[in-house]
Amino acid sequence: MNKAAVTVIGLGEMGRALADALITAGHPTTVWNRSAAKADDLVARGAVRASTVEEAVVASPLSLVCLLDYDIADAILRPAAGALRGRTLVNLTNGTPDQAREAAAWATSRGAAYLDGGIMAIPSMIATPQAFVLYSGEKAHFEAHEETLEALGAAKYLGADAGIAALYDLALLSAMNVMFDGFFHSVAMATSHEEGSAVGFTELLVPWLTGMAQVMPAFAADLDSDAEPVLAQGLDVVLASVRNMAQASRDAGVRADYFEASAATLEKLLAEGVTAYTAPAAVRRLRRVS
Ligand code: FVH
Repeated sequence: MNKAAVTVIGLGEMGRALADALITAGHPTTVWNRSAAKADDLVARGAVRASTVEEAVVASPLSLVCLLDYDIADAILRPAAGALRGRTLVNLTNGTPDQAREAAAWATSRGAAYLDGGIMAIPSMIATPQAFVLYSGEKAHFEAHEETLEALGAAKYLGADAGIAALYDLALLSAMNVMFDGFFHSVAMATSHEEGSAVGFTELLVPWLTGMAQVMPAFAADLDSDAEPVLAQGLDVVLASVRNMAQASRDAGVRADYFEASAATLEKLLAEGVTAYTAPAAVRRLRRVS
């Protein structure tokens, strides 16, 4: 069966992986990048190199955009606005929900169908079972290209608001960033001991965090429910261990800022009469900060 033609605009690490996956899946693929030489390998594999963004957009009913940021995407696409009418633009550039909504409004005003996307993968994961990509925008636009988009990784549609894919993308990335900060902190503590090695410690950390991640659905059920939370720990117990984490960090010559701030928050709550540490209360506290 003939596969749909696709254009990829932006051939950084990620854009090249996307174009490569489309070529492998048999899609006629047109590519454009500011530094044209980055298309060489793709052209050798059958891609067509467009000499302008407009030429790239005109070549396919569907264009994927994967650039450093939204300002660059905007600057690159504006001169080609006339070619967008009747075509679909999928913006996979990382950005905020408001940037996604603005881009959607702009593209729609030019007669284009617009989807915003968030890639939950690194380039080497593209087109593997581990990759998934979030999409939002009009459902009919997603369904029209779903089969093609599946070539990049599992395509997950989140809703009509163009901003929701970016919101979930950044929320998922925030969990990853905090996890890696925690990883680095814990390694700094563990390797302060003369017998500690990062590799040996990580062999303990990975199963520990993997096990703890299994608790998240139960926390989530508490968060979605109006009933009394099922999972609750005594706030005093949590505070005692957080204080110990702060002290052990300092003793190990490791910065303790995060745990000192966390202990101060818990102390304030205890002083206000709060006795339980629950997921709904933790999320409510975060929402209070704006
Ligand atoms: N790489 C990753 O692991 C992550 C995974 C999740 C999604 N992100 C987002 O994908 C966007 C692109 O990321 P990337 O990894 O491809 O980034 P680079 O390799 O640095 O490529 C950047 C592309 O943007 C072009 N570009 C930069 N500045 C300009 C400019 N002023 N005018 C025109 N194009 C520009 C650059 O072109 P060139 O330097 O090759 O000429 C590349 O095409 C990003 O939103 C990630 O957050 C990736």
